[in-house]
Amino acid sequence: MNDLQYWEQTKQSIIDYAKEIGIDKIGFASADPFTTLKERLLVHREKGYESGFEEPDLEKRTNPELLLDGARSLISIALAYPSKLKNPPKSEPGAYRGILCRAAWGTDYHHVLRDKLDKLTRFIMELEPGARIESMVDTGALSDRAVAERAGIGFVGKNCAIITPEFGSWVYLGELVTNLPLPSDHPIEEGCGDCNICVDACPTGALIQGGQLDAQRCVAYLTQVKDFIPDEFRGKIGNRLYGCDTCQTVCPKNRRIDNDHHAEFQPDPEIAKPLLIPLLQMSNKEFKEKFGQSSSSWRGKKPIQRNAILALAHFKDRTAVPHLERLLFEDPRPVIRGTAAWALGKIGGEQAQEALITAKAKEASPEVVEEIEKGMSMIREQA
Ligand code: B12
Repeated sequence: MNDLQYWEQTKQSIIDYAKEIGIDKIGFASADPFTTLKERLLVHREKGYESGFEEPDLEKRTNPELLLDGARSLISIALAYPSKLKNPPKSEPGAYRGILCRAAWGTDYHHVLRDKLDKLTRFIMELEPGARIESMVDTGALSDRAVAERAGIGFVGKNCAIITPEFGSWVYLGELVTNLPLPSDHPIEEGCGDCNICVDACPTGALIQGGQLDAQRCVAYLTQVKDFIPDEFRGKIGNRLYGCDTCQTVCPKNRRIDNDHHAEFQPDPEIAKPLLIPLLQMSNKEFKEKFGQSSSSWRGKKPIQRNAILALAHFKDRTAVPHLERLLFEDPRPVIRGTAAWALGKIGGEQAQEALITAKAKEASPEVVEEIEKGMSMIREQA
């Protein structure tokens, strides 16, 4: 057996094992630097399109050698997740609900993918005791999408997502960097063609031409910031509590796809689509119990509560007024008091107006006062 045959055989054993442990797709690529991506990332930075959640070192993001000495190959994996909620609970007057994006349904994908990558690593180490391997999912330096694209997992759509022929874009990605010279797969020769549906459907116009995103405008990003959401976007959040799926739900490549074969990713409908009002008074302990297993919990409970307030404003839910009033008077967090003031203004009515007047007289935080004034002016406009 020559070298190439040997590594082909090793690769096949890895593929077989990956299937055995429930990895939906696996692809192999060279660990050469991502030179085109580096140029794109620079432009991205210059234009202010970054979210701030990415690894800041562009060299590390685009050169696997800096993450593992002697890196030769990348092994990309994809796990498919569901896109449909079975028996979704109804959102109705007096019992309105928010929604978590699908990537936050079920068990936090970081744990599930890390576990699969650990198993894969142990398997490879048994085959090749001299191997060196680094594993990453989401929080690693590399662009998981760029690796997946190079390894033939899927193509990059105009919505930026890796779109696979089998599972649509509803896949989580992760990878291994190794010093083993495994034979590469080829990128998928497919694209979005003339289709522009996601770009047109984006609620905030965050998708700029094909494949590029201004993360500062992306609703998925905005739902995760800890501070006030800028005014121009507040009405666009709708009832989204964490993340946004619009550019994926409208994608024709995702039509009729529901990947419900991983039990870990099956959502609890009461978590995926929770009632809004109970979220407002949730203690830290309750938050941990309810959302601790979901990838939506990494920013803590404040952004989710703030978004729940915006969702109540979106529904103009009058039954929420006493709850918002209580937050405005009693909550120690300025973002929550201020957003509650804004929401009261949006919902309107006499009780909301009185609450704003009373709060203004005693509010010490200038930014909350500003929100109270915005609320009062919305009520004046409604009169
Ligand atoms: C920061 C980040 C975010 C930010 C910024 C997203 C973004 N598009 O840049 C925010 C918070 C907005 C976000 C949102 C989401 N994210 Co996110 N995110 C990341 C993270 C940590 C880094 C991404 C990054 O570096 N972005 C900068 C851009 C430039 O890099 P990139 O997207 O990787 O680049 C690819 C394409 O955009 C394209 N590209 C870039 N520039 C250009 C220019 C041209 C001209 C062209 C043609 C292409 C192109 O090329 C790259 C691939 O070769 C990755 C994990 C990781 N380590 O990679 C997850 C990741 C990308 N996110 C993921 C998910 C699931 C989401 C959401 C769907 C979650 C949700 N439902 O809310 C949304 C989708 C938003 C969107 N349309 O991209 C998955 C994507 C899986 C997939 N099938 O593609 C990842 C890979 C996490 C994971 N391990 O599974 N995310």
